[in-house]
Amino acid sequence: MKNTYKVLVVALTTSVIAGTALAQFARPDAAIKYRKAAFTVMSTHFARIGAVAKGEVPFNKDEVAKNAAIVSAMSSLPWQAFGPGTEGGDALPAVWSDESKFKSNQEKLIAATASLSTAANSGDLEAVKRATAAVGGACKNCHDDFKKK
Ligand code: ASC
Repeated sequence: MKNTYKVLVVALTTSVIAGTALAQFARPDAAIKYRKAAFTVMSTHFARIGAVAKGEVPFNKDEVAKNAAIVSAMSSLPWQAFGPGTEGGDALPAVWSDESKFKSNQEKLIAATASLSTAANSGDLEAVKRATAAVGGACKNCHDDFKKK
């Protein structure tokens, strides 16, 4: 009984520590895969808006609004997958050593993508172009300091 209790305490403590470190992810590679997938979906839909902003694709308000809604929804997802113990992938060590700057970059991206969605819903192409440039700037700012080249 005594040993059973000890085993239970060790198992519970271990799972609490692992749970804190990796949030909902079972393993570090699952977290890395998740964040890359979120960035891939985000950049795919952002590129479709970028093509419109550059005049390569005709402006269709509904299409841009749909893509912007996806970009905005995706923008809040990757960050939960940068927990302790998930170093690697394309991430530079600064993600974990300069957490406050990384966090402020996340917030800027989330705000910029919300503005892009607002611009897209307004149907004003010039506003979409400005908001697209702002989102691109937020992507680049963060890549400069936190993503491997
Ligand atoms: C994109 C994309 C990025 C950003 C970045 C902006 O379309 O996939 O990562 O824009 O290139 O500088």
